[in-house]
Amino acid sequence: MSLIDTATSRKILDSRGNATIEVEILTENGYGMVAAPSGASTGEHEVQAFPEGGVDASIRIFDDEICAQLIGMDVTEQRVIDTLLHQIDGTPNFSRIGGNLAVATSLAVARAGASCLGMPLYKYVGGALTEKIPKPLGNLIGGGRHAIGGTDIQEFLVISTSDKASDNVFGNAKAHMMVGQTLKERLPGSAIGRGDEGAWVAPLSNEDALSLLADVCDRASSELGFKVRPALDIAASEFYVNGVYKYKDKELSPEKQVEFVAGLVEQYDLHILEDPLEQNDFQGYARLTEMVGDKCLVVGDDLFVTNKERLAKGIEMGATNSILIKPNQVGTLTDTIETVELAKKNGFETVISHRSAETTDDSIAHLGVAFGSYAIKTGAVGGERIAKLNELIRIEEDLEA
Ligand code: 2PG
Ligand code: MG
Repeated sequence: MSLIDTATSRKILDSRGNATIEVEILTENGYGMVAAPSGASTGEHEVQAFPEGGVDASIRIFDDEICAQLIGMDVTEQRVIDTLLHQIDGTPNFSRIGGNLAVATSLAVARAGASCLGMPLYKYVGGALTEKIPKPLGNLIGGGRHAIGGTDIQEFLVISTSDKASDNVFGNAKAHMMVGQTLKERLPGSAIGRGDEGAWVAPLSNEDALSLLADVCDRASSELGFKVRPALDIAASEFYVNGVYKYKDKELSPEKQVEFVAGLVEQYDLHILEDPLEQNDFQGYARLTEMVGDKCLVVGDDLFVTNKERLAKGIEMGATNSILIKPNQVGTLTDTIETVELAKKNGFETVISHRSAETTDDSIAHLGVAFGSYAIKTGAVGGERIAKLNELIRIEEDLEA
């Protein structure tokens, strides 16, 4: 037992230049600090990141209503504290206090709890037998909401599949470099930039980006000696308008979108396929998973928003075979763990994920290990992304010691 002495919240910068919230928890012998990330292509069923009035309103609520209640509580009583956050909020979607305030508080409490017991967060949450390190899934070419002028498809990613985490981290970074080099050669004189998550942004069609990605995966795999495989986050809800998928060069009906995406999995041997359809089409998902679920992980992000009721519906309908896990989509560690447990019990893989706007917080690296996630989606390069990737390397070292 270790009692909370001090609880502080503050407004800090995120990687997009917006304000976000950081919470710090101090106990008699422990300490935890966590900052919340923010999405741009947020799912319609996520909790609300901030109340009206933004970060400042969340901080006022923290000072006036949360801080005094936390002080004196046992920091290792995670479920009690997470329940209290829900009670203080009093809404179904954290719209009064803000999901980002909830997640920063909940995870800072977990970090302080781990620190009291002298253990890393991954072991505190995952237990003594934790051993698996998720494979990093890095965004190399991007568009959608994360980049002006990029592809319709939001993320063209790679996943390095060595058994060693450090090899995988460097594998993805190498593939990122190869994409940059190839773009310079193929598009001389064009402006080539990087989007919110550090992925390359260039004037490419979806098909051109995919074939470039596949080519880089082949070259990187043979140079590295392990497979680097392609993946997509289509973020299809972002361009689903009036019942059709509106690409720059075509419009597809929901049925045609299923066929189109199944064709991409086949043609490019995609290993992971995230959000291929709009966020409420559970039936379309079930059809697609029936077609390609034995070849790749079909991952629901906006579809499930880490919410256990939505996941339960997806399981019942056979909508996907995997789920993306973003703690700030549900607001507390307890809620996140309940969803992860439901996924695992039903044979679903989990992929822990960053948001497009991040800080240098590395909690998701620990949570991905604690949950035994198959992959961790957290970019390939960039300060706020390497904060997590380098932490994976440290965790691997700790596990091998
Ligand atoms: C996603 C994420 C992270 P955002 O769609 O998976 O890549 O984007 O944080 O903007 O929702
Ligand atoms: Mg997504």
